[in-house]
Amino acid sequence: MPESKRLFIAIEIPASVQQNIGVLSAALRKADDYGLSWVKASNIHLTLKFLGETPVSTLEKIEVGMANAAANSSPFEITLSGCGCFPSPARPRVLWLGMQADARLGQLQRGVDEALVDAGFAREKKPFSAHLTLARVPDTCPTTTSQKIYTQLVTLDTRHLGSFTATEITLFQSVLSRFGAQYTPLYRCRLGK
Ligand code: 3AM
Repeated sequence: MPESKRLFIAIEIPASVQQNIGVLSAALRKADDYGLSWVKASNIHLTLKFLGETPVSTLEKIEVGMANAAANSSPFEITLSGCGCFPSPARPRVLWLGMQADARLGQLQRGVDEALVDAGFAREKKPFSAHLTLARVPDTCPTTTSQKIYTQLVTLDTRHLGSFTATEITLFQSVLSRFGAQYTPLYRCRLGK
């Protein structure tokens, strides 16, 4: 079998902003008497495209696609604000923080998606919904419990979490284990020509 890696492309979040998110996340965790799967602050990132298990022979094409998409963009500001859950407040499965950014964020995500078609990746079918995952709800968790934690999340003030300039996109390898996910940057590409 050819060697493969589990990959995704993301915008990294500065450590200072991750720390702010960590403080909010820790406050929310106190309301979690079930044990949701909380994302470690240092693992929080903005996913642009999940590639999944990918043969290492495809890495070069992915890097070319990323370079093309990044060259067609330019650095832009992202301000964290708001929160939400997928798929709906009636059945929260993923709790997340939102953000504000100009049209370049959506353009960059579409550019990455399009640039990877040549590398053999299908275009995303669902519209992009920019978010930072805070926690995932295990299948076994009662809906009333996840609703309760989501209700706590919406009461928190998310306006102080911070802003940063997105200057690059990163190809990450994700290794899953019972100790949690470990993300390793494999390739970074600066936005702009
Ligand atoms: O940062 P978020 O949570 O948006 O949810 C996973 C995470 O994105 C997502 O890829 C990112 C890094 O793990 N992910 C994991 N498995 C996935 C799948 N099968 C997936 N996205 C789509 N399909």
